[in-house]
Amino acid sequence: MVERIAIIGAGPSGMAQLRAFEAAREGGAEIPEIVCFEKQSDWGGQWNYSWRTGIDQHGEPVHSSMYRNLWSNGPKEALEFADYSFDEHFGKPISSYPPRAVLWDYIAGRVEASDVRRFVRFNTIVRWTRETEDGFTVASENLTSGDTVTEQFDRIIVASGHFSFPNVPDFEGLENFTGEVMHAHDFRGAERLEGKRVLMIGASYSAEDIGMQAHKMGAELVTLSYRSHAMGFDWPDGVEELPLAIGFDGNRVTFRDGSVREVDAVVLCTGYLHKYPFLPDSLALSSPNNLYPDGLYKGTVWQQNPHLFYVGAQDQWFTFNMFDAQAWFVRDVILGRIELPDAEERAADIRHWLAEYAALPDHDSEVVYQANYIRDLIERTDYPMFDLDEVVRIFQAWQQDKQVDIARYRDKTYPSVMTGTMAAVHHTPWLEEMDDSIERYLTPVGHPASSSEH
Ligand code: FAD
Ligand code: NA7
Repeated sequence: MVERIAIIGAGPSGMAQLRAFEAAREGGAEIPEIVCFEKQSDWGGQWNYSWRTGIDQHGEPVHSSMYRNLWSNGPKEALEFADYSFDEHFGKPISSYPPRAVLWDYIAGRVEASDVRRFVRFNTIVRWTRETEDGFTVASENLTSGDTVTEQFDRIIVASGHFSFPNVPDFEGLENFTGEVMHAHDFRGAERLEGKRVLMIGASYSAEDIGMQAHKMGAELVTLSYRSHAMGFDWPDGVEELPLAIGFDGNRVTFRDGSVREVDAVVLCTGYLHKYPFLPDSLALSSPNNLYPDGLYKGTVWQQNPHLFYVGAQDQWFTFNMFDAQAWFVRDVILGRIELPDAEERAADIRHWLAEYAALPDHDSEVVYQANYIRDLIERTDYPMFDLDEVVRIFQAWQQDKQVDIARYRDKTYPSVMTGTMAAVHHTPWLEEMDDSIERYLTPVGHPASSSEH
């Protein structure tokens, strides 16, 4: 009997899983029956931008946290697929930090080429899952027709992402704040912050990038507020970093060091929750956002029931190529090419990775740790090995570039680890580029499409 596999989510992780199975099929393997559930009308997950916030047209929580103006926050050379290069997709060198639409085009390009769309049930949400003696029962709803289906699967791969359900802490007096308050999940564009005094709470990617977007779009003052550690970049004039905001009153904010600011808007850049409302607690991952969520052998196999897998559940230095490494590994476990050790051996392996993670001293070592994790996976499959040490060097150079100039690091270029091609210098520096469209990005300067006014 052919096994039935459910993939939940067709974001970059689910797409990697589809690609992994397709690659095996192209290589002559018999693959299981696959159903990929995707609640949105298209694939791409976070990269599938929506103007909507809060609740979508079907009454479901809006998935994507991406904003219109997002440009890659790390060099594309660090996330390139080993089996589908940027050169192959675009046919010419592009810059190292492309805007959202360009990366969406790239990830979609690989799977469009292999016709795996046929496996995806779009506009279909997984509602609940139950463990049975020989697998799982999965209930899903077609959000367009309202039809619900309950069916049986042998294995489940959870690829539903973990940057969708915002972590929304309370702050004293916020109920009295007279300006606008939102979480980064609902932020869609910084244009409306022009001339405003804006407070970002948080000290990670979202605070840094939304803060710099606000600065780029002409915010009068951007104040970043950290709980544990300042990001400590050499912020441009008009951007400052203070300890945690501890009290709000009207439009006045008091900070832990006694500073006071009047602000017009607050963006809570306080991260996201792992949340899997379609899984019972016996199957749902519960973890802070970290590089090795506990309970997953090789970061993918659910220790308590190894017929359940997660792809993309870790915090991410590496992204697309890490999802590939995981997807190829999961595929090979399912195809029987990789034999899982017994529960005790798996637990020991999890403990080993957790102990190494706990001992990491800094960001640089986190990158090396994730590179080693990816290497460990790729060595067990036929996914093309790539120069992970070189990617680590690129990440280190990226960190250094950010230290030098947080407003201009996106103008730097790196060579591809996959093809050796040097990235092109984008025709317009990021700080001056007000058009984030793929058309503008790919059109040489001087051509009509690149001279639109904003
Ligand atoms: P997601 O992209 O979140 O996709 C999950 C999919 O699952 C979605 O399509 C969703 O609709 C679907 N789904 C969820 N629940 C269900 C359900 N019950 N039933 C059916 N379908 C369901 N990474 C980078 O490499 N570079 C960046 O510059 C970058 N910027 C980012 C900016 C923001 C604001 C955020 C939030 C993330 C960013 N990331 C970036 C990281 C991002 O998480 C990954 O690039 C990638 O999108 C993760 O892929 P995923 O498939 O694991 O999850
Ligand atoms: P992260 O990277 O998980 O960071 C969350 C930040 O929020 C981090 O600085 C936390 O501070 C801070 N935080 C969390 N809770 C609080 C409270 N209660 N008070 C103050 N600060 C708090 O999330 P991001 O959104 O930045 O990034 C997630 C993804 O989106 C990433 O992949 C990006 O590419 C885009 P801490 O350091 O723990 O004190």
